[in-house]
Amino acid sequence: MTDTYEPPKVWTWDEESGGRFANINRPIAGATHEKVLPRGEHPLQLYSLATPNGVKVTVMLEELLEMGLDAEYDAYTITIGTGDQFGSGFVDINPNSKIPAMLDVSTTPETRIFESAAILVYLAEKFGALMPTDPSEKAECMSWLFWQMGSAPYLGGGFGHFYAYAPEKWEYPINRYTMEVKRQLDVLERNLDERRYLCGDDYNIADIATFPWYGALAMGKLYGSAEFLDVESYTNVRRWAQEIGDRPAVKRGQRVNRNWGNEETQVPERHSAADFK
Ligand SMILES: N[C@@H](CCC(=O)N[C@@H](CS)C(=O)NCC(=O)O)C(=O)O
Repeated sequence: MTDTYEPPKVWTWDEESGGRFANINRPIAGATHEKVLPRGEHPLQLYSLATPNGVKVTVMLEELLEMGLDAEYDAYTITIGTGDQFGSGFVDINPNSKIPAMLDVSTTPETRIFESAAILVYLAEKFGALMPTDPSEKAECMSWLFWQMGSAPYLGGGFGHFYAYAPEKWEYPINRYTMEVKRQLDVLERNLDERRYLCGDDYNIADIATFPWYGALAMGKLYGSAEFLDVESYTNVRRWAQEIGDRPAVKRGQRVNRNWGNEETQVPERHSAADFK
């Protein structure tokens, strides 16, 4: 890393700065092009991609369906690598241009929801499932849910970016974010020493939100970092991740809006259970 960089008085955007994701990163918000989003026949329209943040919502919807609740949905793929998140229809649902985003067309007016945790809470309240109603239990669930939302950017945007994606390996940011991510894993490890799930005996939206990030990390599936982080030492997190990963709804949810990897397991668009065949 250059140690001679002196920040200018006023930052300006260098479009040639390079690095992974440089093609989609901009210092301004808003749509770049007109694009009407497709719509299916179900009340819930999901526009997403099977990244850890996207998977939270598809797992939630599949869990609700698994419970026999009428959470049928149409899921459309937003390919963020080619800028679908900057289409006008998507920006109308999420002015922050990030997946996941959802529309409930069964309400008047229609309800738009962005931010994965907001979508999980909306669905939990709409269907009366996977979130405690007792105020103390709900507070514990919200605490872990918000913990996840506040922590994951250090994992993805911090550790993952500098360990796996940055154009060079720089010791300072890798050290800084590795320290924090190992601390976060230890927070989970200690909590799960006494508990089966994050909030106790019951699986809920806090587990659904945390599994795709820290579950995947502890199982050695993120950033090729298993050995570097010594993930095998987090035995409680791995036990919890294994149990959640074995759930049929979780297996299905991870396939929805996936348009890379093993073609046989991809379900880029989902409109009914038949799409998993
Ligand atoms: N806090 C947001 C984060 C969403 C997010 O970062 N989504 C990423 C994919 S995992 C994205 O859409 N990135 C596209 C971009 O940054 O342009 C949430 O939990 O919904």
